[in-house]
Amino acid sequence: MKETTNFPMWISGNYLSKYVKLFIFLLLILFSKSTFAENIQIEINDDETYSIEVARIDIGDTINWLSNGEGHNVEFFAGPDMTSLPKGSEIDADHSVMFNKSGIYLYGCIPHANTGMIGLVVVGGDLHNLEGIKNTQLSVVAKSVLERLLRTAQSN
Ligand SMILES: [Cu+2]
Repeated sequence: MKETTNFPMWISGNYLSKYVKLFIFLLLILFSKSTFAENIQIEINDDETYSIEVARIDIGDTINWLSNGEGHNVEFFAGPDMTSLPKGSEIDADHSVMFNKSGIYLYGCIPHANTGMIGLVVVGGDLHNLEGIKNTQLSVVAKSVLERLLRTAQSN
């Protein structure tokens, strides 16, 4: 009978390094932001604001808007694909949208968009449709809020 080693196979160098590599690989998967889709919560507040004015997310992430007040909703005004904007919500309803196309999305509250209740979602760090967003028809007040949000979106 052939005597090889006193140690069990798994503890020998080659096997151990394989397990270490596998372990590191699994850790990378666990901590990689892009591997698992995230859920981001945005509260719709009674002071006519969305709790996150400029949400930066990855493709495949979902935003959950939570109705936290009365008389508000979420309606999409512009996005990277103007022929298929995400669905809007009913007044006072919670709302969820999964974003599968990169670019900037502009949304707002139908009753209060004119007074500046708007928000941006930037998917995949992609600002290619910036001009389209800028050209969205809005009230003067909303336009100035949008300019501020776009400055935030463009910073770092
Ligand atoms: Cu509102």
